[in-house]
Amino acid sequence: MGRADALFILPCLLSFSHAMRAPEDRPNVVMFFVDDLGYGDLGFTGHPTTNTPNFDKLAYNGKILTSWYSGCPVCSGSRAALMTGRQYVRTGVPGVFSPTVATGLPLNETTVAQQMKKAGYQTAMMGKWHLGQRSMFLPGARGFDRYLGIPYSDDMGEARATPCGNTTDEVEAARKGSEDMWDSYREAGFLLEEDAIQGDHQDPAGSFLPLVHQHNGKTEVVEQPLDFTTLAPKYKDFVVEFIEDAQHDPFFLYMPFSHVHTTASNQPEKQYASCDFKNTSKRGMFGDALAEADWIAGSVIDTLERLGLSKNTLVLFSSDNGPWMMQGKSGGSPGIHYGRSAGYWNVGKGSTWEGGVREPAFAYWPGMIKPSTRSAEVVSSLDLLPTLSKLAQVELPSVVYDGRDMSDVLLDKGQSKHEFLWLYAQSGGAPPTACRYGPWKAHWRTAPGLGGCFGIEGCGVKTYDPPLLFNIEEDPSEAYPLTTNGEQPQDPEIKAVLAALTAARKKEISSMVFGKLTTPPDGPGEGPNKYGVCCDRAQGCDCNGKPSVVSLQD
Ligand SMILES: [Ca+2]
Repeated sequence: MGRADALFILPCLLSFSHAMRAPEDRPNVVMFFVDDLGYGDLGFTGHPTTNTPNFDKLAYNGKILTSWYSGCPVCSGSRAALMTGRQYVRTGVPGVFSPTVATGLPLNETTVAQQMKKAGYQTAMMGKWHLGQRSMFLPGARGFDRYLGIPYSDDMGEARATPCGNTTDEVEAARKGSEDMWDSYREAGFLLEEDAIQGDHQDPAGSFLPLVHQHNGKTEVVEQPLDFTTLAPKYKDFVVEFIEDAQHDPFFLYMPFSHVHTTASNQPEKQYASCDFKNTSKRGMFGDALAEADWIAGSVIDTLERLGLSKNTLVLFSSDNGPWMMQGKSGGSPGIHYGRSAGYWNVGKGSTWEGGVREPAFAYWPGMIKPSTRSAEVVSSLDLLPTLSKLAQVELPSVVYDGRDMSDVLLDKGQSKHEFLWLYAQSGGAPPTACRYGPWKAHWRTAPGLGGCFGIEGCGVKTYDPPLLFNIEEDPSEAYPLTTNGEQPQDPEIKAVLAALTAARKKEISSMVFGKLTTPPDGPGEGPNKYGVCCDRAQGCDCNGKPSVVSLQD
């Protein structure tokens, strides 16, 4: 056989191998997970000026999931729940890890990526990890073959932003001191005691955002401080290359975007986008950033279609927590979950009001998930690991799972498997603050989230006995309570609902084992104030030049 013949036969064999795997046989999985994106931020959830054509197209051609709950109303806890299928308090992970923390997601927790590896998948991750940044805690050590991203939030250090010609927007820096941010986390109870040093930058690694790349067991800091202007094209190239390389095996691609969390105060409107997206949205910089994330997602879908992989690929979308209200218009929109009534506010990030934990979501899988459908069945980020384990045909480790397999909901074969979905919002062994139970939502404690009060009188932490109860299916903005604090209800149906919730909560509290973090021994170059990601400590972790956009105070 000549060389020309071989070149002809090879593509045929590759096409044949695609066709051999039935769509339901260990499907590829792409998980989009946007940071701090509110329920009302997308085109398909009703935002009037958002530009998210790719997310909208996938949502409309798949199943929109209107009752997807985050596992925690802030970043690290939410990701611990997503990665492990277990309540974040069970893993011991606090609400928020610092960029220089010495610990991370406990190494005895099994991640969804490790599960997929067991099933023979290739795995990659793009974006924000936030479950520990020492080498043993980074994605490369937790089941991902490849990683490119910022290992924590994009406001946990300063960055560069190469100007795009017209720099007028880049000197109109709107900012708030980063110390305010840490104070709000502390006041809301989301930091463990030992994490509270995080805002102090005793480790210079916490001053400048790194872009970290891992592949074949090798870790490198690509840039520090990274350049926000060129970040998205790098993300896009990384995920497209991974899909091309992994196309003949089942693969799991986890894409927790660094977008649209607000950045450090040295960026205009505390948001960023590349030159192709700056000043393109009617919604301002938040809209530009979201449009850029949508563009990366569009490249993924184009690649799946180009390689003939669409029918073998389940695409999921959600957000890690609700909008960060104290960031104003830079922080996103809670959509229909923004209700106000006497004495309480269903706010955003940091709160177990719907605005903090109910996320925009969809599932897309052509040929398997019915297009143009919606489901209000209760699903959760906690469900990712059990669901993907089922689809990948790999057994669950023998630990307690709070997540449930949601594949029946996605494939119209059954209902939610959550009878009581517990919502935790405090570190340190506190009980769950709220619960979703069928059409009901109960609050034992409400809080305004991270800076959600806006100085409103009477706004703050409140506790309830009996719990504050809503019919969330009829009243998604939690505006019309069915109970009154201090008064036992007379309605027989409400009494029965409260009795069921009270009994279930007792069981939840008595059976919950709160996890504890451990700090592994120091590795080479590590020690107190030397746990952060650093390109070169001799250069103060600054290898690419100081941030090019500075605040007006400087
Ligand atoms: Ca977040």
